[in-house]
Amino acid sequence: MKAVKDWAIFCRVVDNYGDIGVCWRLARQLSAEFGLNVTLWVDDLASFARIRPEIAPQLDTQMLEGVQVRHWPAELSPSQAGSAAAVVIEAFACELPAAYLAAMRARPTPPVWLNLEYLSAEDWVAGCHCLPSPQQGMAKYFFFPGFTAQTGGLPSEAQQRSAQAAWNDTAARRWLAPYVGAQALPDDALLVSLFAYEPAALNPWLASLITAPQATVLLVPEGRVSAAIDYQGLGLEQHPDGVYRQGQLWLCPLPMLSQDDYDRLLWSCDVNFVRGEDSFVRAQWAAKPLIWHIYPQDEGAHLEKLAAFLALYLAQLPPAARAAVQGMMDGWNTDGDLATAWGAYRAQYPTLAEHARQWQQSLRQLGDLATNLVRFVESKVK
Ligand code: TRH
Repeated sequence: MKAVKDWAIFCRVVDNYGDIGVCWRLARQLSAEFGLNVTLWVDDLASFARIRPEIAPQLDTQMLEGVQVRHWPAELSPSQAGSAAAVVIEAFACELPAAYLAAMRARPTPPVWLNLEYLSAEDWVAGCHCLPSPQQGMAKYFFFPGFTAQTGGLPSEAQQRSAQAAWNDTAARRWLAPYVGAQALPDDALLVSLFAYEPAALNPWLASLITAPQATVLLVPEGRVSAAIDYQGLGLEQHPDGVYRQGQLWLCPLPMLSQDDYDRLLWSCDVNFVRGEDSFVRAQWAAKPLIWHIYPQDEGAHLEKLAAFLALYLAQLPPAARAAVQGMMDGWNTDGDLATAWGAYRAQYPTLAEHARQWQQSLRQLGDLATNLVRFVESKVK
């Protein structure tokens, strides 16, 4: 990398954990794999601490894995802003603070300024990726993650790739043991992780798992979806080992995990229910079948995004498997009948598992987002 060693990333936590989840992974990868001096500015350190318990929410400045983490206060003063970095990433159009913009303008050469966009599989993304927009007398470039070679690709760190490659059934069983209770798991059990908002179809689907022909072991980290489960209505009672067992359903509560442990959960399960952006990407790298609860947007805009993703994701599947995935994704996102859809999905499981492996391999061909980003920045530095 030429003379652009100092990078700054600004992250505003809109809600939940995806904004900081994506920014943190990018910051630590830029530091670990490219030797960059990265400062990550975060407005909500308490949310950060939920996925990285080492973070002390009360500190203005701290180091984590080689990244300088700074609290981004509501009013950033010029002295807090200091001098601007050579590369400035504004995550998800979070709008940089005025004092930092002034510091950027005061540099002898303007920084390379990028807006890291949200992930979408829609066609228009390719046409907008890397486009500049003149702002504040500087150029701001729009950098889009995505699923095709005309986009920035998806985030993937060497550290996670090698940890995942070393993961196997024995490691998974050992890792899951504290959560699945004292009884041996049924032989036909499908291990399913559950991370979602509050899908309307949730409780009827759980009811159908209780009476299903095969067992489901559902691993549920604490959060919005665990709070939406109607334990009483479903007749779910907790056993002394912590597991709720009823009919064919084993429901295993997990604490909220660190982000690295959450990755391990995804690698260990047969199917992952994920949401938002970061867990959705990680489930694809986990190379396991996934059900995506897309972040709901006004006027159903998210359903177009879901359709765009499914058009790509399902393109290579035979019709019955395609219909099974479509049925689950539609039902999960729009309150459909999941009892029937889940039966069809389970029947297609071997095909879906193979497809998830192939999909992961095809994504690998795109390179990873951080590498593509660094190359783009290099091309902009005279
Ligand atoms: O939390 P999300 O819904 O995040 C977001 C935000 O809502 C954001 O504003 C929105 O724009 C975006 O979605 C689309 O879902 P996501 O993106 O999957 O982020 C969750 C993060 O939390 C991810 O990094 C994994 C992590 N996580 C843990 O660290 N531990 C856990 O136990 C779980 C379940 C998740």
